[in-house]
Amino acid sequence: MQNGKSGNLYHLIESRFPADMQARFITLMDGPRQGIWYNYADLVSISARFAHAMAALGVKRGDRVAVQVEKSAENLFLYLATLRLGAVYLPLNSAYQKGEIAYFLEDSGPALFVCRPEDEAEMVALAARCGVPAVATLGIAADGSLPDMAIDLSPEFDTVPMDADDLAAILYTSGTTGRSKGAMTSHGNLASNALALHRLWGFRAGDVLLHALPIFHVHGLFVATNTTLLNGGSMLFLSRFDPDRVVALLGQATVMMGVPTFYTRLLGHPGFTRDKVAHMRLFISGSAPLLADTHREFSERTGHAILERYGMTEGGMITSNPLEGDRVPGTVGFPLPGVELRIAGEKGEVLGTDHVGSIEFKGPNLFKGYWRKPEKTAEDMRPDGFFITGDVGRIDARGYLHIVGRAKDLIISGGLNVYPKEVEMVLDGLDGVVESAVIGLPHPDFGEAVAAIIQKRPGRDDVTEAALIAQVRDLLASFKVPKRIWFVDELPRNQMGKVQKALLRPQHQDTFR
Ligand code: MLC
Ligand code: AMP
Repeated sequence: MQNGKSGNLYHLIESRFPADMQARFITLMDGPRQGIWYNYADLVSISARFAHAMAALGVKRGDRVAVQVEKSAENLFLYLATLRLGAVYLPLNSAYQKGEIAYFLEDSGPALFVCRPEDEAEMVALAARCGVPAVATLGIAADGSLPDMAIDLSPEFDTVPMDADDLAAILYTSGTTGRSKGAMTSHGNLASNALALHRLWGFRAGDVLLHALPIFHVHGLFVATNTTLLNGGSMLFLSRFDPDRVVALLGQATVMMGVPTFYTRLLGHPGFTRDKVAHMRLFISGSAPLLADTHREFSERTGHAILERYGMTEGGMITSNPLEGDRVPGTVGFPLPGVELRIAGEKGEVLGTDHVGSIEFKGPNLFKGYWRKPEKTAEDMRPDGFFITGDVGRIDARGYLHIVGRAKDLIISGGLNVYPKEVEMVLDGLDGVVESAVIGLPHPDFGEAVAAIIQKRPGRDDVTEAALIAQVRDLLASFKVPKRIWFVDELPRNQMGKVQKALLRPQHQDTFR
């Protein structure tokens, strides 16, 4: 994948810069700096300055740069600066709590941790305990020690040549054991995916992306940003998804990417009408299942068929409905060019049309394994190199992939993954709790919501739903905190002693509906 001067993704991005470097890259559409914009020349100079600043802080090729900051343009420049330096970008959800951050820092051993200015004192202490040699800050107003340091440094930087197989990023993804694993993603993984999506989704001159996703996950960071960059294009940047703002801005945009919650919230907005989307070319959905009903309702309201695609941290985008041709509701389309996809039985044997089985893939998008966990990588790989996604599906006679379930015990809430095991480990550690069972329940807004059923110690009347939720809030990111907790005398178990969640779900199925 050597489309530029080297396999460094930045070299590819650079090779696609617009002829006029004064062309806008990003315009901030909310917050205290609303209306501020940066052009491609700014992207080059600010990322160069940040790269120099990080080098001065001791970051070298191959080092990890862990980042927990709020969404901002500078955050994207930091991502690009890390690529330019040949270091490995490691974004962390801004909702993660201290205990979660400590695990990521210890596990990944970064050379630098970039945090929010308001967290500095706390994070400097935490980083020291975790053996991280340097901490810098970056705020939403282009403030913080990193930009302060960068301002006097050179706006030119010789991007470090990299091989396509060298690491560009590590994104942590939680697992069934409750412990997160760092998915190692190479420059070649990102480049191949971005090139394929740019072509497949028909990006063209004049496209403007409305960006309302977080930029610490594959969706908002790689899919949305890298395709825009390969287009030499422009984005309207929102710090978060706000339906009022999105409705107001659709008239200036041509493409939007979102999780299903974006689309159900838009449909619930009275101002979201057909005339508002007249300028739009494409709505894309992913990260969680889009209900066929939502697809149809959206189509009736707007005349647009949402293009649903399927991906994961370990593979970027894997399949997509077509730009031209039927975008079939309830399916995630065809494998991306170069991606091999199969439905397999328990031993990896390939199953035929319409047979339900394990979704497996390989291709240039397949990650390089889990950071320092070769045994975990091996567990998820077939001997012939196919990756076992943990999703269950079937391929129909026309070749469309249908996702019908998950083999992994995973809840996807508003496009964010929550592994019940991780929440159970936290709940089980709380005073007064004997054991917990965490389940996902249908939720009209988030698709699925986290809930817990708990057996508490006898006589512990002080252990209430509110008290437990308050404690979990300090230990886990807010999206993982159960939205409801119920108590039972005893959890239902099978003969092996395993909690039978399948019996618990039906009892609470309609809680949020
Ligand atoms: C926020 N909350 C959530 C939540 N997001 N709870 C459950 N699930 C979520 N996803 C909490 C808040 O902390 C708050 O709690 C309460 O719910 C209400 O918050 P809100 O104001 O409604 O949240 P909002 O800021 O509007 O965020 C909702 C959202 C956001 C859906 C817009 O979560 C979002 O942008 N999700 C996208 C995630 C994403 O990018 N996923 C891609 C992963 S990559 P309280 O109690 O404090 O009030 C991937 C691969 C692929 O999966 O294929 O793309
Ligand atoms: P993550 O680990 O955060 O990258 O999440 C990846 C998971 O999200 C996949 O394994 C799927 O379970 C799920 N996912 C992504 N896109 C879709 C989709 N379009 N439909 C259903 N599930 C999806």
